Amino acid sequence: MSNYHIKGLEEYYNVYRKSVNKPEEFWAEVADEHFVWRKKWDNVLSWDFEKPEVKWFEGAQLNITENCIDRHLLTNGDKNAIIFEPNDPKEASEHITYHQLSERVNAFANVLKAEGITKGDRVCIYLPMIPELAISVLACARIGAIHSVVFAGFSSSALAMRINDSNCKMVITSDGSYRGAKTIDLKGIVDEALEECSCTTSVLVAKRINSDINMKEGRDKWLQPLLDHAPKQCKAETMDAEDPLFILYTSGSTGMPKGMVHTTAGYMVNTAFTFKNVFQYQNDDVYWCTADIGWITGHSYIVYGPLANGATTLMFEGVPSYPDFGRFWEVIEKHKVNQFYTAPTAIRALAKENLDFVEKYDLSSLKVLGSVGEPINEEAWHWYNDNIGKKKSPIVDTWWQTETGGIMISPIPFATPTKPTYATLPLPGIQPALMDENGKELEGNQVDGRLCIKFPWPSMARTIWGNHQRYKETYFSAYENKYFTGDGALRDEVGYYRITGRVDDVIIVSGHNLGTAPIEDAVNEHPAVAESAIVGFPHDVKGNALYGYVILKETGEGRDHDNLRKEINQIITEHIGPIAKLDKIQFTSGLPKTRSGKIMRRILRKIAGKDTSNLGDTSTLLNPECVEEIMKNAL
Ligand code: 7RM
Repeated sequence: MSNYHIKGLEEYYNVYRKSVNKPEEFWAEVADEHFVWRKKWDNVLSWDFEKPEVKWFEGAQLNITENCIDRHLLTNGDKNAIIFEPNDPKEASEHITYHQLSERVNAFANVLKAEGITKGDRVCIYLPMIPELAISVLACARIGAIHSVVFAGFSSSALAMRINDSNCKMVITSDGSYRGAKTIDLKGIVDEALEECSCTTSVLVAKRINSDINMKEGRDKWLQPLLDHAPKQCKAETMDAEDPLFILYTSGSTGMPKGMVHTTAGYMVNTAFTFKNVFQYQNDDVYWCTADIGWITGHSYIVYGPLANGATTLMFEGVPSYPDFGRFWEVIEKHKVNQFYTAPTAIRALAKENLDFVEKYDLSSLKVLGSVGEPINEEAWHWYNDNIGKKKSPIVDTWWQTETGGIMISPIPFATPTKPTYATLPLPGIQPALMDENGKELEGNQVDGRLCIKFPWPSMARTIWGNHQRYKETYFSAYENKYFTGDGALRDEVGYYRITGRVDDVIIVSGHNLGTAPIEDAVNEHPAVAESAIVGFPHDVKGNALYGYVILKETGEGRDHDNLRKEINQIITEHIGPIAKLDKIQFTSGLPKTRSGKIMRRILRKIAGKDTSNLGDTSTLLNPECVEEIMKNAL
């Protein structure tokens, strides 16, 4: 693992240049480094963004679990692969070595086979963040079954939709889950979903909360007794480089979620490479990503990327607020976490709380801090940098998507100087382009572009399950011969990128394009503001005007609202200009969020536009109750 382990800025630029000038040679060198191949590739890359069709490492054969598990057994068998930290701090954590992981994955793979699952079958995994989740993912990959993990916070109808779309033969779930002080009846949700799914003939049930659940005769089986009797060795299926590894659903702007299809070799090579460089993982480090494996961040940076590097990856079952707001920091102290990867929404929530929750704990093990999921506002960046990183752990603001499979734009810690709110530079092999609305590529320093990628990278999704046409229309039709990300971005004078938010969040006010993120940044600078969301609403003169939803901190709650409105607009005027002033400011106790922590601006936009007849599907929201409050108090 010595090649392409980037340690300095100059080295980054050299490697980057090589990756652009000779992309195939570059990726072949990365793929040649330390992976186990059954057979090497005949051709590194073939691509056509018209069709679109992309193939990496064609002709190669491998199994990703041999790279994530078997490869480490000789040298690192007794090293911890997974540390499991349960929801309740009073319950003991669990340490799973590579050797133990191997036995558990192999036994699970044998159970899948005995249940009739074969290569190419789809298996839906609907589990909480317990070791069985990572193990079942790997067991599917072991036998070539395509896993489709559905986040275990989704409703039964959302689950049914996903099971049916990819015709999953099996569902793996648990009797229930813990979430803070609550328990959730997961098996009940599965039962309800399966009333609508005729494709699913078997359900495996892991025991987690020991609840008394209904087992359907002939369909449902307890997992543990099957595992207890299964052999602990299972030959890994030989997979072609482009065989599908998994499907993961991501919500589109309308209707049916998109089942993004990721394939085997390119995904493995890219997630392993980016994990190594972005987190600068060293041999005895403990790495913790707080995402759920139900999201792409968990697939790539809890399971596959870390394990492909022989790392120790921590899985946390709980929430940041239970039993109190110190839980994250307690876990970091307890397991001496070295790399910590979380989302801006979590940072903002914790920054609202008393600093005592942080200062009680020893965070000196930390070396690298990560952020992912949405633009990180300046205030949150500084809070994270000052209080968690103590100004000595670089923050990697990593931009990427479910569709990209791996991190695309990010600082490399200790090499790339960071800049608050900037994801900074493209990783090697990634060729971004900023485009204007007319399809022209913008060069150099730009304040307003649409982010595209103009050359394939190994971990890009290859299609949408069952709907290649939608894949083409969504990603390859807006700009000729380019992958369109749906995000807006700017580029500063040294080439750093800042993601300004979804382009659908761009609001044109009196002919000026305004990204919501920088305005929200400015609003959040106000000392009484905890969080904000800006949307546009129709305006006779300006075309659109701005509507701000603002959550106040405790310290702001008693204050005069009209005064606060003036002060907030004063800050916006200072940061962006009077053009970005908010016409309306509504104070609220919550903002509607998706389960992965993204603000659902679609709903806020409708309320601001007084168009609440059809708010669309709010069932997948984290906090649907706040929608009522916002509607009641709308201005
Ligand atoms: C990894 C993930 C993708 C969308 C993406 C962006 C936004 C993600 C950042 C970010 C600004 C970041 N996959 N996004 N990371 N925006 N800075 N560092 O989140 O498919 O769930 O979402 O998330 O809009 O297009 S995702």
